[in-house]
Amino acid sequence: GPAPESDKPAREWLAAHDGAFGQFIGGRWTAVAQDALFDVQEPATGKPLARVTQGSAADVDAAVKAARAALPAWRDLPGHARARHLYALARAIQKHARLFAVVESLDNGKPIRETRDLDIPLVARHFYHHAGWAQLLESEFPGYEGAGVVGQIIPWNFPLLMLAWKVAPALAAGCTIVIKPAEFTPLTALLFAEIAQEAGLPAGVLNVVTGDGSTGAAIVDHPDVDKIAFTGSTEVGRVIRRATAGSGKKLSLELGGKSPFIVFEDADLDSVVEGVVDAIWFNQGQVCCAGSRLLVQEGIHDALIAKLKRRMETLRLGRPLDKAVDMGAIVAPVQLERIRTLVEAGRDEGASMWQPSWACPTEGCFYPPTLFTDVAPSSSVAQVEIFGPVLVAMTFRTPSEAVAIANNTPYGLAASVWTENINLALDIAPKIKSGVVWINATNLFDASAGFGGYRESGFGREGGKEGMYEYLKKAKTPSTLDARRS
Ligand code: TXE
Repeated sequence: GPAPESDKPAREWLAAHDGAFGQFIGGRWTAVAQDALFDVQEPATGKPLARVTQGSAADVDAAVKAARAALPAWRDLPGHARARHLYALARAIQKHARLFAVVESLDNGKPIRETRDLDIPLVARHFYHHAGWAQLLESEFPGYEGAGVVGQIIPWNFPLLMLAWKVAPALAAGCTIVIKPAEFTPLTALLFAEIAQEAGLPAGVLNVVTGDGSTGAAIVDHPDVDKIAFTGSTEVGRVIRRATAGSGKKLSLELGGKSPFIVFEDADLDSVVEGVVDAIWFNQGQVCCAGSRLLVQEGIHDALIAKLKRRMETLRLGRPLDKAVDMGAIVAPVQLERIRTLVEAGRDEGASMWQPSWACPTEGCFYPPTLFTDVAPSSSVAQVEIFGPVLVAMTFRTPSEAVAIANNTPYGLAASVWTENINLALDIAPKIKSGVVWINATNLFDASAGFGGYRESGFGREGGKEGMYEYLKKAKTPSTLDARRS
């Protein structure tokens, strides 16, 4: 096969920082406090990659102050001037695409093919798209202005892409930002801060504070933050909702899912199989909208499962920088353990588990693609978000039964429907309670389409015009606006 992607530029970037990072606040790195550092590991090897700072409440306060200080000038720039900054960021992402892709693959464990061909191009696309909204702000959102200083807390499954989903609309709307990447995967956010600075983003507009959940909680609780945007677990989403209740802070939550992948008997099974691969084995299944529940119409169940097992035998799993792999590593040992525990529970409940015959590496955080059949819709594997490469298959007889099973979880993030009968697809789609329903497709994302959930999958939308409202508020009165602008 081809030589693996070189990690040299990434290692050089880390070495330039002596492998240890302070916080990025007010356009500068804070001094590295040796006693506040924690290790960031490479999931594929378990080896330390770098050390970053556990953010304190004082770090968060300094970042919020920097964001507050930068707010008036940034908010009052004409939209077209903010657009120039967003275009510059998009170009900077493209210029450093390879470096971003490698750092992301090392830090998260996902295959370089994905970071190179999906994550990083989607990030650039997101900034280009939102440059447009910056220009259109005055004409498309009359009477609105930026929400102010925003606190953004993001997960580890798409570290840079989730940063882009949050940072691009906030910048377009005229907000200034304190963002906290997940503790497992802080590196591309730090690289982004540095590159944004080089690309001319004014100091204090974007501040990055690293740390764990307690650092996130300090952002949520900070009285001078006007809006919180969170993507992560439903449990933490609930905590944040309680913490912000009555505070006057705007809030958007993008939480978990257990999305149905519904296959009718007239579907094209070859496309279905490739769709399933994309739905549940893309990013090792660590995708909030992963098609983790396969609902198959009875008559084609055995044929589809047989085809799927053959395809699973051909999936290639290995080191993320190997350009030929389909699946990389699970992000961290704690997540691997979580997957193992949930799979064990599924076996205990009587479902049949199947894995391909090839050997999964025992060093590093790897877990093989896994298929459960004979699954009861009420069992834990059918209900709990596993957030790993584990697919559970169930059968249905009629379209209405498919809808009932599809809606039988507390979540409502995404769904996909596979059939050659467009009338059937269009009849089913609106009956499924989820933010997005894909037809004969899955995991399609575009910066122009609002993404988000219902029920325990959260609220608020990211992307497109809908997503802009999350970062806007009604301007007070025309007269105060005029006074400020003059
Ligand atoms: O998530 P957390 P974890 C789900 C998925 C996964 C499970 C656990 O099922 O197995 O959650 O993952 C920050 N106040 N998803 O534990 O803790 C934290 O530091 C403020 C689905 O990693 O929710 C990180 O930056 N912030 C999800 C971010 O929240 C807090 C993606 C997410 O971590 C905090 C990730 C607190 N009290 C996990 N506690 C998706 N929707 O895609 C933690 N954080």
